[in-house]
Amino acid sequence: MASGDEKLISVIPTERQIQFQELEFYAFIHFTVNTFTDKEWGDGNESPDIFNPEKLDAEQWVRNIKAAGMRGLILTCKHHDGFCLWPSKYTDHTVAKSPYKSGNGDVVKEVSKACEKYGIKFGIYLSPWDRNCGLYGSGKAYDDFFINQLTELLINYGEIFSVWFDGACGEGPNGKKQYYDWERYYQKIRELQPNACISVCGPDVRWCGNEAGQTRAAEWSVVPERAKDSEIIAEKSQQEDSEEFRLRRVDARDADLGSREILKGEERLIWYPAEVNTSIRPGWFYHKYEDDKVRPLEELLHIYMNSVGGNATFLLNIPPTREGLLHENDCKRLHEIGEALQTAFANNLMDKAELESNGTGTENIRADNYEAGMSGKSADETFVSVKWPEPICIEYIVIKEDIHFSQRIEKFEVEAKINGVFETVYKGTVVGHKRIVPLDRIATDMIRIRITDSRNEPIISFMGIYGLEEK
Ligand code: FUL
Repeated sequence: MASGDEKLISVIPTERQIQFQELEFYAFIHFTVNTFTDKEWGDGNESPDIFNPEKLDAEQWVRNIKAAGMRGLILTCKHHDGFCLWPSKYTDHTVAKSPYKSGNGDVVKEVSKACEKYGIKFGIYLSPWDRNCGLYGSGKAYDDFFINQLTELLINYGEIFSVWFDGACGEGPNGKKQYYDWERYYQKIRELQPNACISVCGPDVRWCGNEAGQTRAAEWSVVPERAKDSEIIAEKSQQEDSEEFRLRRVDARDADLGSREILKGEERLIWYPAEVNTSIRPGWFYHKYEDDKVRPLEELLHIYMNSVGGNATFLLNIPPTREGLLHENDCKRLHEIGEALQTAFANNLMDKAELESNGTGTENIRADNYEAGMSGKSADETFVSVKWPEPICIEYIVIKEDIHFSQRIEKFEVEAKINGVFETVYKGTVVGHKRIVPLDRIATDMIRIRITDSRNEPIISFMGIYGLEEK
């Protein structure tokens, strides 16, 4: 092993990042005055009078996202228009001035309570860009205001798993631009919610680079430290609100953020795992004219398999209607996703298989936990073979590395015995937290996973093989 590889595997996640990655799939909820004006970005001049989701039922949201298999929810507590879904003491531009529950409502409370009831983690989106606040662009005075609002959210709504900061940064009502004091915001979050991950414009979770649900074939978690600043420095992530932006493809320059070649010569490396974020509809906010544009099940499953199954997490937005409910078309899709995932991963054929490897602790990979894993023989010649007494039909293989020891696997292959001969049926790169290998119902009675290139001997925490017993 080259000394450079030692450096790469010394980069490991924090406990909060590990817990975050375990959530895998969680919901984004975009809801504000835009829901009532049919806009994607409000300008901050909307009257709170228009906000009245008469049938709001946060439990209906949470029940439906849970049915999809999601484990968390991030709510836009304040979007760029500055309207607060909670009765903030620091501005009048809030639910308290709206007709909703005659000014006695607190949507953040209702949603956080519903999450708690159903065992779903709760996260907050608080837009640093506030188009309503007169202090915006004034420097420290605005930062003080922002910290005060952040503090309200961090202390009054239970445990927060994610604080999601986006990079949109335009002019305020006075025409001035604000240069955010990010470090101060981060410190406050660490102080009040030490387990929360700070995402996108933050040090813990990286934006995947597009809002369309496109994924990279090899999504690395160990990347150059400067990747952390790309959203902040540019504050460019979004200068406009357009369909074109939302569908922007991954920039070719960003296609590889963490291969050995890319990391060579980089002084400072960090653990910075990717999150794929996209909406179930074309827009982030609800528009009635998009009721028939809920994305097809196949497309959403494809994103799931390539994000959750490609060493990233998947944040899927579902926007509530003006009534304050998730629309039935979206709910139908959420249930379909849940059912499809349950079916895909219901039958773990490892239970009936014999395992063999040239590493140690092979049997440990049957259990999906971090208690003990299997160590491979060496960086470039580890194998696991799996054999069944009767032929089976494989749809998916799931492989997880124990990321407490960084990500190590760079190349692997799956071979299946078909008509008595081993054939290579899949070639992959990154595994990391989780790789889902789709196999299109291969019929076989023996497979071999060969790890042909790693940053040191691979440490596999789990392997699952899903499909059907051949009849
Ligand atoms: C962007 C925002 O400008 C969009 O409105 C949306 O909230 C998206 C998730 O982040 O930067």
